[in-house]
Amino acid sequence: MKRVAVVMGSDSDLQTVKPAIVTLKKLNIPCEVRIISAHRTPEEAAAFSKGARENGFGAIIAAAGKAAHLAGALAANTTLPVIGIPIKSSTLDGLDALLSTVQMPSGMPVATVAIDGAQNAALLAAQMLAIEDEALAQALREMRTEMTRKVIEKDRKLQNEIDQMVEA
Ligand code: RP5
Repeated sequence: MKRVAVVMGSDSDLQTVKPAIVTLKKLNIPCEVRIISAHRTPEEAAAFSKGARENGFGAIIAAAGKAAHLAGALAANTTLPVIGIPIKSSTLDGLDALLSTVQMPSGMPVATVAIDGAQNAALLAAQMLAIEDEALAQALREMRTEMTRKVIEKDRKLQNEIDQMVEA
Protein backbone atom coordinates (compact mmCIF):
# COMPACT_ATOMS: atom_id res chain seq x y z
CA MET A 1 0.00 0.00 0.00
CA LYS A 2 1.14 3.56 -0.66
CA ARG A 3 2.15 5.58 2.40
CA VAL A 4 0.66 8.88 3.54
CA ALA A 5 2.95 11.70 4.64
CA VAL A 6 1.71 13.86 7.51
CA VAL A 7 3.80 17.02 7.55
CA MET A 8 3.34 19.87 10.03
CA GLY A 9 4.99 23.26 10.14
CA SER A 10 5.84 23.17 13.84
CA ASP A 11 5.74 20.84 16.82
CA SER A 12 3.10 23.26 18.19
CA ASP A 13 0.73 21.83 15.53
CA LEU A 14 0.98 18.27 16.81
CA GLN A 15 -2.01 18.25 19.17
CA THR A 16 -4.30 19.39 16.37
CA VAL A 17 -2.79 16.98 13.86
CA LYS A 18 -3.11 13.92 16.13
CA PRO A 19 -6.60 12.89 14.89
CA ALA A 20 -5.15 12.52 11.39
CA ILE A 21 -2.40 10.22 12.63
CA VAL A 22 -4.84 8.19 14.76
CA THR A 23 -7.29 7.82 11.86
CA LEU A 24 -4.58 6.63 9.47
CA LYS A 25 -3.35 4.13 12.08
CA LYS A 26 -6.91 2.85 12.67
CA LEU A 27 -7.18 2.19 8.94
CA ASN A 28 -3.77 0.46 8.93
CA ILE A 29 -2.40 3.00 6.46
CA PRO A 30 1.37 3.34 6.79
CA CYS A 31 2.34 6.94 7.45
CA GLU A 32 5.39 9.06 8.08
CA VAL A 33 4.99 12.07 10.36
CA ARG A 34 7.40 14.99 9.95
CA ILE A 35 7.99 18.57 11.08
CA ILE A 36 9.01 20.56 8.01
CA SER A 37 8.43 24.27 7.59
CA ALA A 38 7.89 26.12 4.31
CA HIS A 39 9.57 29.16 5.86
CA ARG A 40 12.04 27.84 8.42
CA THR A 41 13.26 24.77 6.48
CA PRO A 42 12.39 25.55 2.85
CA GLU A 43 15.10 23.33 1.38
CA GLU A 44 13.89 20.31 3.37
CA ALA A 45 10.33 21.03 2.23
CA ALA A 46 11.37 21.04 -1.44
CA ALA A 47 13.51 17.91 -1.09
CA PHE A 48 10.75 16.05 0.72
CA SER A 49 8.05 16.71 -1.86
CA LYS A 50 10.39 16.20 -4.83
CA GLY A 51 11.20 12.72 -3.53
CA ALA A 52 7.75 11.83 -2.16
CA ARG A 53 6.47 9.77 -5.11
CA GLU A 54 9.60 7.68 -5.47
CA ASN A 55 9.64 7.22 -1.68
CA GLY A 56 6.32 5.39 -1.86
CA PHE A 57 3.86 8.07 -0.80
CA GLY A 58 0.39 8.25 -2.35
CA ALA A 59 -0.76 11.49 -0.73
CA ILE A 60 0.63 14.26 1.45
CA ILE A 61 -1.21 15.91 4.33
CA ALA A 62 0.26 19.30 5.23
CA ALA A 63 -0.76 21.16 8.38
CA ALA A 64 0.32 24.71 9.12
CA GLY A 65 -0.87 27.83 10.87
CA LYS A 66 -0.54 31.60 10.45
CA ALA A 67 0.84 32.44 6.94
CA ALA A 68 0.34 28.78 6.05
CA HIS A 69 2.30 28.12 2.87
CA LEU A 70 3.40 24.58 3.67
CA ALA A 71 0.74 22.73 1.66
CA GLY A 72 1.29 24.98 -1.36
CA ALA A 73 5.06 24.77 -1.12
CA LEU A 74 4.89 20.96 -1.04
CA ALA A 75 2.35 20.89 -3.90
CA ALA A 76 4.74 23.00 -6.01
CA ASN A 77 7.22 20.13 -6.14
CA THR A 78 5.04 17.05 -6.62
CA THR A 79 2.09 15.81 -8.64
CA LEU A 80 0.91 13.73 -5.67
CA PRO A 81 -2.36 14.98 -4.15
CA VAL A 82 -1.70 17.42 -1.29
CA ILE A 83 -4.32 17.93 1.42
CA GLY A 84 -3.96 21.09 3.50
CA ILE A 85 -5.05 21.47 7.12
CA PRO A 86 -5.22 25.14 8.14
CA ILE A 87 -4.25 25.28 11.82
CA LYS A 88 -5.78 27.73 14.27
CA SER A 89 -2.59 28.98 15.90
CA SER A 90 -2.82 32.74 15.95
CA THR A 91 -4.85 35.74 16.99
CA LEU A 92 -6.80 35.45 13.72
CA ASP A 93 -8.42 32.15 14.78
CA GLY A 94 -7.12 30.19 11.79
CA LEU A 95 -8.76 32.35 9.14
CA ASP A 96 -5.27 33.47 8.11
CA ALA A 97 -4.16 29.85 7.66
CA LEU A 98 -7.40 28.89 5.88
CA LEU A 99 -7.00 31.62 3.27
CA SER A 100 -3.26 31.00 2.86
CA THR A 101 -3.90 27.29 2.29
CA VAL A 102 -7.04 27.34 0.17
CA GLN A 103 -6.35 30.24 -2.19
CA MET A 104 -3.97 28.44 -4.52
CA PRO A 105 -3.36 29.74 -8.03
CA SER A 106 -4.76 27.77 -10.99
CA GLY A 107 -2.59 24.83 -11.95
CA MET A 108 -1.39 24.06 -8.44
CA PRO A 109 -4.22 22.50 -6.40
CA VAL A 110 -4.34 21.90 -2.65
CA ALA A 111 -7.41 20.09 -1.29
CA THR A 112 -8.12 22.12 1.82
CA VAL A 113 -10.15 20.78 4.75
CA ALA A 114 -11.73 22.83 7.53
CA ILE A 115 -9.68 24.79 10.07
CA ASP A 116 -8.19 22.11 12.37
CA GLY A 117 -9.94 19.44 10.25
CA ALA A 118 -7.29 16.78 10.78
CA GLN A 119 -9.59 13.76 10.80
CA ASN A 120 -11.16 14.69 7.47
CA ALA A 121 -7.69 15.18 5.97
CA ALA A 122 -6.83 11.59 6.88
CA LEU A 123 -10.16 10.27 5.60
CA LEU A 124 -9.72 12.11 2.32
CA ALA A 125 -6.22 10.66 1.91
CA ALA A 126 -7.63 7.21 2.72
CA GLN A 127 -10.39 7.64 0.12
CA MET A 128 -7.74 8.51 -2.47
CA LEU A 129 -5.77 5.34 -1.71
CA ALA A 130 -9.01 3.33 -1.62
CA ILE A 131 -9.65 4.02 -5.32
CA GLU A 132 -7.27 1.14 -6.02
CA ASP A 133 -7.68 -0.79 -2.75
CA GLU A 134 -10.95 -2.63 -2.09
CA ALA A 135 -9.96 -3.72 1.44
CA LEU A 136 -9.37 -0.09 2.40
CA ALA A 137 -12.66 0.95 0.75
CA GLN A 138 -14.41 -1.68 2.89
CA ALA A 139 -12.69 -0.39 6.05
CA LEU A 140 -13.92 3.11 5.21
CA ARG A 141 -17.47 1.83 4.68
CA GLU A 142 -17.36 0.10 8.07
CA MET A 143 -16.10 3.29 9.73
CA ARG A 144 -19.06 5.20 8.28
CA THR A 145 -21.52 2.50 9.34
CA GLU A 146 -20.19 2.76 12.90
CA MET A 147 -20.49 6.56 12.79
CA THR A 148 -24.09 6.26 11.59
CA ARG A 149 -24.89 3.73 14.34
CA LYS A 150 -23.51 6.10 17.00
CA VAL A 151 -25.58 9.06 15.75
CA ILE A 152 -28.76 6.96 15.68
CA GLU A 153 -28.00 5.77 19.21
CA LYS A 154 -27.51 9.38 20.39
CA ASP A 155 -30.81 10.36 18.78
CA ARG A 156 -32.59 7.47 20.52
CA LYS A 157 -31.08 8.55 23.86
CA LEU A 158 -32.21 12.13 23.24
CA GLN A 159 -35.77 10.99 22.56
CA ASN A 160 -35.78 9.10 25.88
CA GLU A 161 -34.43 12.14 27.73
CA ILE A 162 -37.10 14.38 26.18
CA ASP A 163 -39.82 11.88 27.17
CA GLN A 164 -38.50 11.90 30.77
CA MET A 165 -38.36 15.72 30.76
CA VAL A 166 -42.04 15.84 29.76
CA GLU A 167 -43.01 13.26 32.41
CA ALA A 168 -41.13 15.11 35.24
C1 RP5 B 1 3.42 27.81 11.40
O1 RP5 B 1 3.45 28.78 12.38
C2 RP5 B 1 3.28 26.51 12.12
O2 RP5 B 1 2.61 25.58 11.32
C3 RP5 B 1 2.51 26.86 13.36
O3 RP5 B 1 1.12 26.60 13.21
C4 RP5 B 1 2.73 28.36 13.51
C5 RP5 B 1 3.46 28.71 14.77
O4 RP5 B 1 4.66 27.99 14.86
P1 RP5 B 1 5.55 28.06 16.19
O5 RP5 B 1 5.98 29.49 16.32
O6 RP5 B 1 4.66 27.62 17.33
O7 RP5 B 1 6.69 27.11 15.96
O8 RP5 B 1 4.55 27.83 10.61
